[in-house]
This record gives sequence, C-alpha cells and structure tokens, in this order.
Amino acid sequence: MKTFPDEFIWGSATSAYQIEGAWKEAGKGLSIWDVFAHTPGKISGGDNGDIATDHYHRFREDVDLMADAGLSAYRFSISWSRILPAGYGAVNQDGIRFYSELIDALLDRGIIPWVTLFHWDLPAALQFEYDGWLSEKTPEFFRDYADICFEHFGDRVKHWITINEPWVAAMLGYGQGTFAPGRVSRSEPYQAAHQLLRAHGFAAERYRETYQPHQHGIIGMANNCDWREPATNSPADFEAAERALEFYLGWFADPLYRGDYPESMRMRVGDRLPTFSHEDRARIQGSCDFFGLNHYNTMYAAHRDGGAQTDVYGNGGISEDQDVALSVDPEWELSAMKWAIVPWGCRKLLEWIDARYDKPDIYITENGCATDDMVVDGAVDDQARIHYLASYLEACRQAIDNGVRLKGYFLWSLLDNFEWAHGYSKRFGAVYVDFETRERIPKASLKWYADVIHRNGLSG
Ligand code: PNW
Repeated sequence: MKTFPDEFIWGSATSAYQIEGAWKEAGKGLSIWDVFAHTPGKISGGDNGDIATDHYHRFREDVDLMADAGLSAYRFSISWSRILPAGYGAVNQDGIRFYSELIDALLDRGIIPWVTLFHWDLPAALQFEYDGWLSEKTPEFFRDYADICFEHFGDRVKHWITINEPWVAAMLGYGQGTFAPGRVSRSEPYQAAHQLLRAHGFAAERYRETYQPHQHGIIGMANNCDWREPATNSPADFEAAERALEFYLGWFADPLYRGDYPESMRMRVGDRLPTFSHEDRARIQGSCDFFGLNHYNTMYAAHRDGGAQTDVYGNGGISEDQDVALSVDPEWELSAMKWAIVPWGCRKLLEWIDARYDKPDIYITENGCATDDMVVDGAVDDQARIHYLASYLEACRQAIDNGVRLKGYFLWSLLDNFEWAHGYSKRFGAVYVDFETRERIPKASLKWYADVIHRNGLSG
C-alpha cells in the first residue's frame, strides 16, 4: 500500500462565485464577475453565477457530503462584496453571519476550514471607482477587508490564503481579457500582478502583527503553475522551459521567497515591470507560512526568437516577452479542458519548487480535471477522473519520497460549478450538480477519494 505521511491533509476546494449563487441576496454587493458574466458574449452559453450551485442556501447539505467523504479540510473563498458590498466602508452583517455559520458547520463535523480571501470576485465598486488592481489603493482596501475577516473568523479559522492565482487574475483579466474585468493589454498584467502582490503583503503583515500572535494560524498564497518540459535536449530549449516557469510561477513566488521578480523578467519586460519599494519588499518577502500550489497542466517549451505570437495555449497577449513556444505531445491524453494529463509534470514541478524556494511546506491547493460526466440510472461513474486523481496522487507520493515537503492535497472541486468563461459546460466536481434542480449526486470519484482518505493513501 502506498501510504502518505501521517497528518497529511486531504481536502477539497471551491470558490465563492463558482458555487454560492445568491448574487444579490442578503445585502451582497456586486462583484466584477457578476458584471462580467452579465455582459453578453463573455461566458459560454450565456451562463452566469446568479444561482450557481445554490450553495448559499444548501451549504449544510454540502458539509454533510464532505463529512461523509471523510475530508480533513475544506478550502472555500469569501466573497469580498458579501462582507463589504462597496469593497470598503460598511460591513454587511448577513455576510459575516453566513461565513460564520459555514465555519461552525465545518468544525462541528471535524473539517478544518481553509479560507481564501480573494478568488477573483473583486467588488465592482472598486473596479468602477479605482480601476481595480491597477490602483495602488486596492491593496489597502484588501488589507482592511482581510482585517475584518481575521477579526470575525480568526478565532476558528487557522489557515488563510490571501489570493488565489494572481497569474490568472492578471493574465486572463488584464492581458487576454477572457476573465473579469476583461481588459486586453501588454503592460497591465504586470501592473495588476504587482498590486496583487502588494495586497498579499499588506494582508500578511496585518495578520502577523495583529492576529497571528494570539490566533496562531498560518497564512500564504495559492499560485498556479503548469509544468514546462524542454521540447528538446538543446540548451536553448532547456533555458526556454526555465524561463517559462520563471514568467509563470517565479513572477509571484520569487518576490515572496526571494524578494524580487526573476532576473529573466526584469531584463525582458523592462520598464513595463514595476519595481518594489523598500517597504513593499519588506512586507512581501518571507510573508508566506506555506506554499500553496494549484496545478493542472504540462506543455513543452521551446526557444523562439521574436516573431508572431504562436502559442497554442492561453498565455495571454504578452507571452512574446518570454520568447517561448509552447506545444503538446500528441501522445498525451487531454481532459475536457484540453489540458494535458501528465502526472510526472506535477512531480517535476513540486521538485522545482522545493529546490528553488528552499524546501517550503507545500500544499496542493487545487488539482483535478474536467470530464464529460453523464448520469446513468441516477449515478455518475467518472472513471476518467479517478484515473487522473490516482495518477497525480502517485506523482505527489513520489515527490514526497524524493524529499519534497508536501503536506496536503485539495481536490478541485467538491462540486460541479461555474467554470468561469466556460460557464457550466465543464464539470470538475467529485459531486455532480444538476443545474436545473441543483440536486447533488456524489460521483464514483467521491467514493474513491473517501477510500483514499480512509487508507491515507492509494491502494496497490
Ligand atoms: C483555477 N489557465 O483556474 C481556479 O482557481 C479555479 O477557480 C478553476 O475552476 C480551476 O482552476 C479550473 O479551471 C484556472 O488558463 C483557470 O491556465 C485558468 C487557468 C488555470 C487555472
């Protein structure tokens, strides 16, 4: 039997906009995702998160599902505009009450809450009044919002993730324009990323100074990264793959762990890349108690000199800064997202993080896949998801055997949900959701995951 270390955290993850619904209920203000999803043409099928999985009204049923599966932890996000409808100022007590009840329901069932403060649903007022993440003020508003969360929930919440995937928020939100707020630019992604890092720094500083001494929790960030494998053995392609990782994960993790953007970025992006003030650097460097990693995909990287943008994969409009051409191996299996299923890429990425950032405690805060699930006789037999999860968990275990300090794993996602620009057309859940009735049907993968958790490892 392939067991995991004692105390390994087995979790599952969701985010507020993707599951809650109740978009205008109980005092919630609008977020940029409410606005974006209601903009014609932005979301596949014209879908939106107005109701989503209706988790806001069904959270007790969902906590029961988690408890039945034996989850040790549940990662969810707080909707900033449910707490602060305008992004700052007046606090919405119904919002505080909702998350407080959710946290209590989890703790009652022995499930550890892992709370993300920002999973992309910026209060719309901050976008309209301040240009969102392009403004130096937004990080300060984020600190004030985070403070409210620490104050109200920190007696029970001991695991905080400030920001989910700043790469996606910056690149897809400000570079490619496929995610809210839908801007297209070659320079704004670098500015937005900079403010997201500053926001993290402010919130982590506040937590450490004001709350951590008596609340005794930990705080970090969740960054996403694919693996980049050199397309050939040539030194140029080897460097291209390294550079691609620096532009992806290093963009955020280097400031957090080493105090500045990677040299490759500083050289290539030039004055479109902001610089850290002394104060910002002091706040950001060393501000994470753990390394949160969201990982889904692998691609080959080859060196390419200038030329037209030829990436086959959504790296936004600015990947020509990297001079990297990406490709997939025709042999690789693809998920319903057309993301390559390459478990060894996960192992190599974990080992890359371990080496570059000096052996941090790592949690995989998201991993999973979309599959074309179908209900047959009231059941969903998602063998493709089980196969994916088993292979990635085996890769995780190998990384642990090789010395990586991997401490936990969160399956994305607990429920089928609103998959951003894809609407409801992509299903990532271990629980099937009927989007007409909102009925939940646990998939075969949930039962399989429950067995893994029970055994603390894979069978065979
Ligand atoms: C992550 N990409 O999003 C998010 O944290 C989740 O909310 C989301 O549902 C999940 O992964 C599956 O997509 C990503 O283009 C979105 O590389 C896009 C990319 C990566 C992650």
